[in-house]
Amino acid sequence: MQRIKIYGSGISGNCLKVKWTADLLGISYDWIETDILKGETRTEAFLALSPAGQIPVVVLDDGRVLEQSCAIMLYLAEQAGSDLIPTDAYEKAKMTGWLFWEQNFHESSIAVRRFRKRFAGLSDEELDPSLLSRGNTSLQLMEDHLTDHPFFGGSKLGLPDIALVAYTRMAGDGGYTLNDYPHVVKWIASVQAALGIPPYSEESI
Ligand SMILES: N[C@@H](CCC(=O)N[C@@H](CS)C(=O)NCC(=O)O)C(=O)O
Repeated sequence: MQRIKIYGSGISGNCLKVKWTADLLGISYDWIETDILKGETRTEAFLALSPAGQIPVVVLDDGRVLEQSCAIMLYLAEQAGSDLIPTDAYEKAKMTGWLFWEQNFHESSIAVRRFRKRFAGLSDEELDPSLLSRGNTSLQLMEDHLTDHPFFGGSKLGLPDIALVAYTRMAGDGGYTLNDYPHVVKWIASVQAALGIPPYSEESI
């Protein structure tokens, strides 16, 4: 695959997922840091590139544009001919099921609460209480899975692990207590080691 452009932000788990996948696959890219807090996804130029006004956005070497973090991860892995995409249809459906769950349930609670608490500065009283309960339900479901599975992608690191670790490791920012989920904590360390990334800390962004 030729060099691609990734419009992303270092504070965004959705963007980091794409970066880590590209790094793992050895895909070369230019990273264009895009500040959502300064409205850089809402400029006329950005909206002309991607009308949804959100990052990550990938521009392929021929100018075609891709949006949605998990779709981009799937595309990169498929183009690279990586074994991150299972050949067996059932295994592939299980993998995509985790990616859909991440977006539909996990990201929509944990990432949203983190953003509103840490970046929008809302107090706990101002936050929708369902965000905390749905985030904890997500973490408990992950804890239960990890009790007898090393990863979400099967016996080794897969795309669901990359997708899920992005906001799980940042959950403390959103007021979730990761230490209540010991298998999750251990899994985060394994995924970070496999990706060659340092542990998350508030100071790192
Ligand atoms: N489902 C999308 C979500 C993208 C998204 O929510 N992006 C956020 C950053 S994490 C954004 O661009 N927010 C700025 C805005 O909506 O104005 C994905 O996975 O790519």
